Amino acid sequence: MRITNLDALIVVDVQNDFCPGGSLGVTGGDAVARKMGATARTFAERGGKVFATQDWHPAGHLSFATQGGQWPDHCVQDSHGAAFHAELGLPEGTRVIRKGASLDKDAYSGFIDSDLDAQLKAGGVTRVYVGGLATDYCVVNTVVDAVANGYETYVLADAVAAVNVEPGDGDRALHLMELNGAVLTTTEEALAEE
Ligand code: VGL
Ligand code: ZN
Repeated sequence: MRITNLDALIVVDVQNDFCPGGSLGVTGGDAVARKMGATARTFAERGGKVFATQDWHPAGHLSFATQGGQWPDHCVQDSHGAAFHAELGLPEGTRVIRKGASLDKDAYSGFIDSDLDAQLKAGGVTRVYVGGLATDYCVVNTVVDAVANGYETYVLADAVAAVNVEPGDGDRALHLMELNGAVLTTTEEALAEE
């Protein structure tokens, strides 16, 4: 597709804690980091807008097992685990969207309690491309909200990886995104200039 400044790439939560070695490490997370980084750099070179979401929890967040939540401590504000993967290499001008910063509220979607939609609308963005971590939590919720907010939404299916608490969760999430009206594509297809 021809990328213009009306296109946005949303790099979802490519943070150390969601990659191998992290507290909630997802299989294949390192490869996703390299692929999304390369995609983001090409996207920016072509004039597209790049956004990166960052799970950003205070210590004692309600989603942590110590508080009765589902997850080990992860992406604690200012920790190494919350930092973007060292090989991501986001281009200059990337806009970072932090989420999940309230102690008593979770936010899987980058659109929750953030100005992501306002920034996209202000920039006249009509198409969004989404990849990153994890398919079955933050990617699916961000994609469903993108469609609901009126964007033509493409999922970079070769640049996502799932937690898979239950086997097949990642595949079910991809199917759910399609059912909601998102289009599954690949990084190669999205960047092919034809
Ligand atoms: C995520 C679990 C907990 C994600 C965030 O980014 O997919 N998953 N917090
Ligand atoms: Zn989280």
